[in-house]
Amino acid sequence: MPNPGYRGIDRFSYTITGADGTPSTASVTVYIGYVNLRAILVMPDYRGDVTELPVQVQVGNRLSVLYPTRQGNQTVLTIRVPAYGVQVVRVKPQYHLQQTVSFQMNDEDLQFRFSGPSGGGMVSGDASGDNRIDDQDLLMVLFAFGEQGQNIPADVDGSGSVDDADLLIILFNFGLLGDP
Ligand SMILES: [Ca+2]
Repeated sequence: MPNPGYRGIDRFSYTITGADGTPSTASVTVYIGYVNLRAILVMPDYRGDVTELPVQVQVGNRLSVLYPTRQGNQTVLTIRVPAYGVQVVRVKPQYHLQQTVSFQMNDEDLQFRFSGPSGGGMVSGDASGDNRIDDQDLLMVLFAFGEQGQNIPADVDGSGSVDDADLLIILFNFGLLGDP
């Protein structure tokens, strides 16, 4: 086992002997240590308070919900990522399609702008949260049309009311799918 405080890549192999006396050997590689990924979320369609916008973050198999902070005019999430190896990071702010990025980690903090497939911003309009923009989202807006308040699923732009603006976002992005 590595010593406490060790950072880096460790490989070891071990041999076990089965009940019938047959030995098998396995090799294990472990990556030790974490760094910070400073994820800048570009969400031009969102008008609500980003510090209350839940963001699903998946790093490898580990799923968590984080809330962004405002830093200057940027919306930022700080995500802990294992310091070595190729790490797949999935980011899905509520109302937005997921963006998935692979990083080759090299024991250094890094920064990345999540700005959607075209670079113009993460795609909005996913009222239902199923990572696609389709009839279901449209119907949610139509049924809730005119409602006012906080945290209404159909209020995809976070303005505090369900109105034309939400409808237009969904129609504009209709048919799009998020990254798997
Ligand atoms: Ca709205």
